[in-house]
Amino acid sequence: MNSAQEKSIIPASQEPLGLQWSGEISNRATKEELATRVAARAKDGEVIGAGSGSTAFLTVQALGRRAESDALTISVVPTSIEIAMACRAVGLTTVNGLAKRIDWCFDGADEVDPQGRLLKGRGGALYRERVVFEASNNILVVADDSKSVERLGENFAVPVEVEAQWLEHAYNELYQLDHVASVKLRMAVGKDGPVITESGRVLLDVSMTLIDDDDEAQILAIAGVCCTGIFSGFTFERIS
Ligand code: A5P
Repeated sequence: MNSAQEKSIIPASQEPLGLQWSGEISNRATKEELATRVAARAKDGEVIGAGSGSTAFLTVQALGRRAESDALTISVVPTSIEIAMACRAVGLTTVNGLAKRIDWCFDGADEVDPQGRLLKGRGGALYRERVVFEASNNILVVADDSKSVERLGENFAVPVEVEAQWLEHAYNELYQLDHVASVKLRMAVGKDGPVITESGRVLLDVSMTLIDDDDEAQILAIAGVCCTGIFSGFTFERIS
């Protein structure tokens, strides 16, 4: 018995840590259905990468139920603190991905364009999401039809993760690029100042009139920029 149980200080009505989401989940019923389909693919002994965002959060819960009902031993590589917490809450073992390649990963997306390019990073986890994509043998993008766009950047700004000491430089340089309409520092809610990512960096949300093949490279060439939410060149299966 741990000390919390001995003292009975946690109310029984309290939702367990890791199973709280920060707001309403849009299209929840559809995302639940997609999550169940993804979880059905898990096999015993696999190492699975878990993206971030509400779709990934629901998929982790479905995976936890699947692992329990079918007695699967699965290791999960999480891409954010909240997804690691969700894994622990449902009894999934978390590991880092350094030892070997990841069998497959799942993740949501903010936008998917007709060329198969993704826009990601609304939740701020773009860096680890990209690392997990690169380290995975197969990628499942769980994106309901509401995520399809004709023009990447139509509904969301492009998140750009930047070393804080290079912030002003990156901000100025981004404004020099042809397709950049505006650049905003992403501010925290529940903390003064900017959002700080899991890697200790800050985010600039860059609204763009157009995203062509050169834009990603041009943004990445700016000193202090670590990664962008434009995910192009990945081969993936879309679950929708
Ligand atoms: C997290 O940083 C994002 O890349 C998410 O994967 C993306 O925002 C999708 O989120 P939802 O699943 O909540 O729509």
